[in-house]
Parts: sequence; C-alpha cells; structure tokens
Amino acid sequence: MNRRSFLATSAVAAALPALGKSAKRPNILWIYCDDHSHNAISAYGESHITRIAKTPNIDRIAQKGTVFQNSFVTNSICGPCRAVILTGKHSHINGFKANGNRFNGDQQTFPKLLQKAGYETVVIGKWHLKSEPQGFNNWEILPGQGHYYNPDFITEKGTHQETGYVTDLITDKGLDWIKNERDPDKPFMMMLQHKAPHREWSPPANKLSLYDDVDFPEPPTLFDDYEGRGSPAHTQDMMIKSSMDLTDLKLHDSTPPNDDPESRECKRWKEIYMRTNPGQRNAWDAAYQPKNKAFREANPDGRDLIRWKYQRYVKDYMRCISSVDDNVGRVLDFLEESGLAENTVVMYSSDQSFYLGEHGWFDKRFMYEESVRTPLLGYWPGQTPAGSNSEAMVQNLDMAQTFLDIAGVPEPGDMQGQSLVPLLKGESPKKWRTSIYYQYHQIAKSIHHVQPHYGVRTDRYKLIHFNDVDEWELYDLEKDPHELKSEYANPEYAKTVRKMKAELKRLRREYRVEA
Ligand code: SGN
Ligand code: CA
Repeated sequence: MNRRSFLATSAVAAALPALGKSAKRPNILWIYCDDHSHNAISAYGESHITRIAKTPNIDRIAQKGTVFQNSFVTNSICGPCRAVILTGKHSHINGFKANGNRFNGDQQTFPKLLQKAGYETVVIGKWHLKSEPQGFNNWEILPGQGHYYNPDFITEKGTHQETGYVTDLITDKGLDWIKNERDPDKPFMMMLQHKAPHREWSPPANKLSLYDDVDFPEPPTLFDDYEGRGSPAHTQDMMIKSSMDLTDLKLHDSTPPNDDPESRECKRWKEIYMRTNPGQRNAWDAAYQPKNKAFREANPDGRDLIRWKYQRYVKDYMRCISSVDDNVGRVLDFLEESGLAENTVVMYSSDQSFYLGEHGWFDKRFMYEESVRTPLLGYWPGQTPAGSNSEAMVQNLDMAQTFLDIAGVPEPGDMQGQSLVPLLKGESPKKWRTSIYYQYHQIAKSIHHVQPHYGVRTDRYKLIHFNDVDEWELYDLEKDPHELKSEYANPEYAKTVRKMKAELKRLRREYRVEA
C-alpha cells in the first residue's frame, strides 16, 4: 500500500489522536543480518576471527550503546527466528516451526501494532516467510534465500531483477526510502534485513582478495571428534571436512562443477555463477583462479585439506561481513549527516549466530553455544549509556515488546518476551529471567541432519533433550565452556540434572509447550 492510500485507512484514523505526540517518538532502525556470528563482530571482543578481521562500523553502534553479552535465540534457524521477532511468541505458538513453513501473516505482529499507532513501517531485504508481508507501509523483499549477484526483489507489483550486489542494494533501498519516501511528520520503523553472509558466502567484486595475505587462527575445536557427547553431534552433516561442496569452496571456476546438469552442485552453480554479469565474472575469475591453481598444485590432504577449507570458508564469510559492515557505516553516516541520528534507535542483530569452524562445523541449529546465541547491540539516543554492556539473558523473543515499548505502545497481553528498554537505559532490573527455553523443531532428515531437541540454559548449566532419539546432555559451562563433555550421566551432577529438569518443566508450562 502506498502512503497516500494508507492515510485513508481507518487504522490511521484511529491513531490520529496520538499524532500530536508522534513527532517526538523515536524512529526505529532494525538492521538484521543473516547467520552473523557474534564471534565475527569485534565489539564482542577477541575471537579467532576478530583477531584478524574487524567490524569498525558495527562497533560504532556498540560505542554509542549497549552490547548484549548474553543474547540467545529460541530456535536457531532462519524463518522461525524471523517469525519470533515479528510476533514476540515462541515457534510453537506463532506456528512457524521450521524453514519452509508458511507464516500466518493474519496474526498479530509488532509492525501491525506500530502502524496502527501512527508509525510508518518498512521491511527491505531477506524475509523468508513465504507469505507476503503484512503490517508494512512499504516492503521490498528477496525471494526465499535471495541471490547475491544481480538479485531479484519482490514488491506488491511482482518480481524484478536489479543490477549490483545484494548488500549494497538493500542499503540503497533503505536509504532511498528514508530520504525520498517517508512522511517526515511520522516516526518510522525500518527492518533492513541482509542476506549476506548466508551460505555460499559470495563476496562482492571489490572484496574478493581481502584477507588473501593473512591466515585466520583456527578455533581450538576445529578437529573435534565429538567424544563425550551423544549421537546427534556425531550424525550431523555440517562439517567443514565433509559437508561443503565445490560451490561453497569456490573451486568450480567458470565451468560447471560436473557433467550432470540436474545434479545439486550444477544447479547451485548455475543459480549463483550464471547470475553474474561479465564484470563480476571477470573479477571472480581473476581472484579465485590463481588461488585455486595454487591449491591444486599443493594438493593438500587430511588435516591440511580441512585447514585449507577452513581458511577459504572464513575468508569468504568475512569478505561478505566486511561489505555488511561498510553498508552499516553508510547508514550510520547518513543518519548523522541528516540529523535523524538524534532521534533514531538503532539495533543490530542476526537471525542467529553461526559456526565458524568451532567443532569443525559451519551452519547453526544446535543448542550449543555458537548457535544458541545471536549478536544484539544497539542504542537509544539520549537514553543508552555509551560503550556499555548488558549481562542479562535476553532473547529474540523480547524484540517485539521492546519496539512497542520504545514507541510508547502498550504491549498486548499475549506476547512471551520482556521489553529490553530498562536494559537499553542501563538499568539492572531486579526481576529478570534466569533461564532461557530453546526448541529446534526440524526433523533430522532435513538439511544438515541435526536431531530435533529442546532444552534450558541458565548462566552456568545447559540441559538438552534430543527428543526423537531420547538422549539427554548436560553441560557445565563454567568448567567446560566449549561443551566437550556431557555430565548427564555423571553422579556428581545428579542434583543439577534434577534441578534443570524441574526448570525445563516450569518453562515448558510457562511458554505453553505442555500443560
Ligand atoms: C540452505 C543452505 C543450508 C542452510 C539452509 C538454512 N544450503 O538450504 O546450508 O542451513 O539454507 O539457512 S545452500 O546450499 O542452499 O546454501 S537459513 O539461514 O535460511 O536458515
Ligand atoms: Ca540464517
């Protein structure tokens, strides 16, 4: 719906009495990345990744605001996380449990509530919920996972292709809307949602040689053998060693990876490579061909081959992140230059974190630390203490209520999170959650073969139940931060297991998973 026709709706008519106040209500900018590990943001401190690659622009958000050091998801997979953000409800309540589901857009969402209260609402970029966005004055989304090069975009009018690199284009569109389309008399809420750095981690033409002259340190668990854990860690299919294909590793050059045009690899190759224009393709070949030649000549095997794959993977991943970071910088610069920065809340997050070689893995899904977490940082100008940290356990479940609270819109009674506004203001509320509930619903047959599971995490312990295979794991995060040994069967932890099971039961009741 365009702005003019929107003005005529009864929703706005109902919100009119509030408009006098609206000029002062802050704008909200939600920059939401895909698969961006907290270990790949320098504001989160030193990791095997940030020792080499920094994110200076995302760090600007941290310098002006708060880094949530204990930020978690409820279900570490894309579509479900997005549905949780929109609804403030766990997957089993909002109905979107697994990628490939169709989001019921008729249900209550925070953008709808903000729109009713007089906000202009916009979503641009990755959406991945199948149904069309509802509750937005303006939307322009990628189909499904989207494309890196010369991507398609969907609007109310249909699908069209644009020339360029997806992260730049999403940012251009966001800035263009703020500059030329918004109603300056109304506050706005914009969701700017990047596709990068999703698998297959394809960088923009100007970043293809970044990090060529350095090696990233390896995480201590790169050669994990999964001893000490149950069967799910052994049966997954997300290993750098064996689960990556030629497309992921950019080893296919400009010729198809094999002779079978119907093979998955050929189809993927075509999707990605054949979308590039001659300029992009030449840049790609000029960058990868000499590196691939050197790889073939060296012909590494065993651990050396895993090491080579790890370097290729994290370098491409961080090349994508570098472009996300540049684009965050463009947005922050614009807000500052235009004066909008003074009254715009900026939050940065990702649908979920990601394995960057920890446990020998890429991807997410597991309730283990690298993927149950997600980065979250942000500021409310004039309210958030600059350069601060929050240690409180927060979840993506909290964002809907947070945005409503920032806008001064009463929260409906049925959302399941907590507003983060007190934390954004630097307060330490006495009453705050001391545990989080997690549930990954996809079946083990789906891509990457992770067993479905649910569990509870406190500041020290994590209890996981892999329900289909009926296996339990308990981790003592203080003693074993890398989660290498389950203590579930250790008699010394029997009391802890009992307590954690009771807490899990309490949470499953509270969140209405079970009666
Ligand atoms: C694709 C990827 C997977 C990834 C899922 C979900 N394969 O299927 O590696 O786990 O998306 O990602 S790919 O060969 O198509 O890249 S999510 O971010 O949408 O949850
Ligand atoms: Ca994702």
